[in-house]
Amino acid sequence: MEFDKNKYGFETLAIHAGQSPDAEFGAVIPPLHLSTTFAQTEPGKYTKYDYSRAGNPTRTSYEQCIASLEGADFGFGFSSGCAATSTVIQLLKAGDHVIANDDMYGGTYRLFNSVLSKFGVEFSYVDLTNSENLSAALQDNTKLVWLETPTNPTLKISDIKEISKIAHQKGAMVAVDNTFMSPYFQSPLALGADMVVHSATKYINGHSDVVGGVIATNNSDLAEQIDFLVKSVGAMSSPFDSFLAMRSLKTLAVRMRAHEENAKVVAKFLESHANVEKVLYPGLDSHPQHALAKEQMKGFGGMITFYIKGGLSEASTFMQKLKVFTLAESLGGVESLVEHPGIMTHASVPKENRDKLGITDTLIRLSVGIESQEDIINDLKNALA
Ligand code: P1T
Repeated sequence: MEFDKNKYGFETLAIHAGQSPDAEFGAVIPPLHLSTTFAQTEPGKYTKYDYSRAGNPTRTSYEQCIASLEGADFGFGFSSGCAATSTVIQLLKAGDHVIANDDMYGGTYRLFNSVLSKFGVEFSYVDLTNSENLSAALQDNTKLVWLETPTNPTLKISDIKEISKIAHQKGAMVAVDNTFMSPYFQSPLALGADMVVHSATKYINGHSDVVGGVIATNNSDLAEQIDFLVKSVGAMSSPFDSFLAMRSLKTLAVRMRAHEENAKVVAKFLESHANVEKVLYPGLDSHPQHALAKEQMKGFGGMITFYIKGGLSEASTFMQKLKVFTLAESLGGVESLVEHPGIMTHASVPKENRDKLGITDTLIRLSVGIESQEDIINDLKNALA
């Protein structure tokens, strides 16, 4: 039984899309197909799959499910968020130009600046919270706008609808990295983007035990090219990772609601604390793009960044004193994490850029988990004291 994405709600699709009971035994949970290869009845004649790099039944189930959650006709599972990002750039050729956020995940910056630029694709980094900056940066050879919103780590928000309109007028595509919001809180394709990308390592998988990535699109030409890249490059999601991520999607909605419920309370608590300089959370009235956040997102998510009073030593002491929060890179898992972007996730961004973006010694990033709210607040209270 197919579940039409236009006829069912998010929670229903997360549990059923791409996951009909299997035909042979009626297994309610689709089996995990680890097989790398599939029998052919005569050379070149097979049912649906020939080799698992090109396609695998478990991966297909996962891809159909994630596509439906993004309101997309086509979905692709990758071995990491960086593999998905890399594939988007592989749609381009030498001499093409990409405009990306100035603030974004440090690993994406490193991938663009130190790896993919070697193959002749040019990258410009601009502040896309102001769409006039996009108009000014567009060139005749601009083929793609890479938009991370909210950004990692300073949670800047860009207007997806406006950016898409401007980019499309110039014939450039728009890819949105939707990692921080997950498909539950933000639907970039509905706002005009051509592709949506995720690090599935974060909220999509949500349990910090899979590294994965996703691309979803409604454009059949792009889907055909991405499918070709998956088959040719081999950066696809493994069957087991696909199985785990699909299992996790079933609870994405409840997890996202719980993350946000806790994050809202944490943001308010931090904002009122004497040892906190400034809090960045899209759900706070004080956030510079709070109005846009309310308009384009269905919620504000579980990521909070803040500046602690003092210097690196105070920031470091705070992070080491936490107990419910684990000091570690990554985000979006059920457990709370804390990290220092300047030293950890954004160390590959040049210091000069970090300073300009406000990624300073006192900037701390929280991924608020879904533990008991009281324990989370008490943990922060103790560490800030
Ligand atoms: O780690 P990987 O699955 O390859 O995803 C890369 C990536 C892409 N986009 C965003 C917005 C991300 O945050 C990430 C990964 N980020 C971290 C590991 C981090 O701690 O910020």
